Amino acid sequence: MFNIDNNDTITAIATPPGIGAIAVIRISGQLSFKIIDIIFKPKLKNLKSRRIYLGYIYSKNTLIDKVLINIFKSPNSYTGEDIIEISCHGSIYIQNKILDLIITHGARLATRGEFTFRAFKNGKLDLYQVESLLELFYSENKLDHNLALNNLRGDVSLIIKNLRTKILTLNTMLEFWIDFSEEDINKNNILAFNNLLLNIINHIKDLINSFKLGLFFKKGIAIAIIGKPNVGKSTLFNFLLKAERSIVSNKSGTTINYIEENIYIDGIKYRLIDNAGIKKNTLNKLELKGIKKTIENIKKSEIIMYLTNKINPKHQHIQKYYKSFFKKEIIFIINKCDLLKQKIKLQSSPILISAKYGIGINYLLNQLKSISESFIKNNKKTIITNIRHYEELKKAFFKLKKIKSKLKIGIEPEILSLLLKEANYSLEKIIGTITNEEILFHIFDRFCIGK
Ligand SMILES: Nc1nc2c(ncn2[C@@H]2O[C@H](COP(=O)(O)OP(=O)(O)O)[C@@H](O)[C@H]2O)c(=O)[nH]1
Ligand SMILES: [Mg+2]
Repeated sequence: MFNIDNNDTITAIATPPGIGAIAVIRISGQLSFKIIDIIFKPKLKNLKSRRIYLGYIYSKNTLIDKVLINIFKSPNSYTGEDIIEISCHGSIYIQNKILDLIITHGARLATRGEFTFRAFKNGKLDLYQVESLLELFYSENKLDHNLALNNLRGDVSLIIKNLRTKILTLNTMLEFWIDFSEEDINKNNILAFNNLLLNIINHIKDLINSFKLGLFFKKGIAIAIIGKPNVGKSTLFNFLLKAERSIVSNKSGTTINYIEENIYIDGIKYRLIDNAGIKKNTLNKLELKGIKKTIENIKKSEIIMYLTNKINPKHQHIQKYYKSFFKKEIIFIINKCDLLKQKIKLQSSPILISAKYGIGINYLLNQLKSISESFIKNNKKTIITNIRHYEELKKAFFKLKKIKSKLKIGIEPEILSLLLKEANYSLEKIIGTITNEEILFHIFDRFCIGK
């Protein structure tokens, strides 16, 4: 881990290791311009920030490469310091040679996340944004990418900062009360205190509740494929996975245990779960176990694909039942349409498909897409995705609830003030106004070198 108080000039290769079309080498710190003045030709006068210059890197008189350099003057740079980014040709020799040169002239090799740490230290990003940046790097699908971008923009940081301002107002009220006896405190003041407290509690509660949603965006939207035995659940599962993962058989009850796989459709991640068939009157222990698991899977899924083979006039009933009982989105599918005697027209409700021959699948995928997009649209509100933030919010929540219950018994401003400070402390830990080295180390160590 880097020394938190270091102010020296750091450098690193910012592009992935190995040969590439181009590589980018970064320098940040007070010596950046001095170093470039030595190794870059032609000599640059009146360097302008956010400009690109074409030229050559030399080691003494030996030409190393033709490069582009990008200038960012402090404080308008990623780290808040003077930054130079050199785009060179991506040979490993060139990259290392330029890096060596920069180090020879006074810079030090940066450690993981050290550039971002400086951005944090110089107030360019708060800790919440730093962690969102990490989530952006690690995002694998449209939903969690969207979330990370929103958070990086500072949406949650702003909410937390607002909550802190409100907590400070409460604190000012308490300090005022400390100077008075309980009888002297006006009822209206208590009411105002209580209202503001409630407002904060509700806000934090919303954030806490959003965590579950955040998790499913990250882990993927779960889809349970259910239906009676032999309707073609595993065939559909395999078709969607484009792999023979689940055993297909015309013997009913083949899938006793469930199988779960991740798939990406239109950039959205799903967890597809193939379940045991739901039989009405079975006494077979293994089958009963499978059914129990299926019900658990229905509960933990966001979308249900209900498969049947009959054109069933009751399908709207079934749909309603699942929607109201399990409160899930349901896609009703009639499979094996290739076997239907009557002439069929592919349609979107109920969806007619043949999982075996890949007929009608587009209708299915379209419906899936429109449900998933409605999830994204409905969840424009702020969503917490990081467990550390979730834990701190919970701590703050319980402290504030405690204040609320204590307030009912009687006013002890000193105790309330202490609880308020603790709640505030948790919020500050989220955005990094208060941190300890261990947390910082843990967070910045997840970055690559050069970021
Ligand atoms: N003709 C036809 N047969 C299918 C179709 N889908 C599945 N099957 C067959 O139905 C049988 C049961 O399929 P399976 O996927 O194991 O059903 P599950 O018990 O619901 O998982 C197998 O013999 C499949 O080949 C389909 O679209 N058309
Ligand atoms: Mg099966």
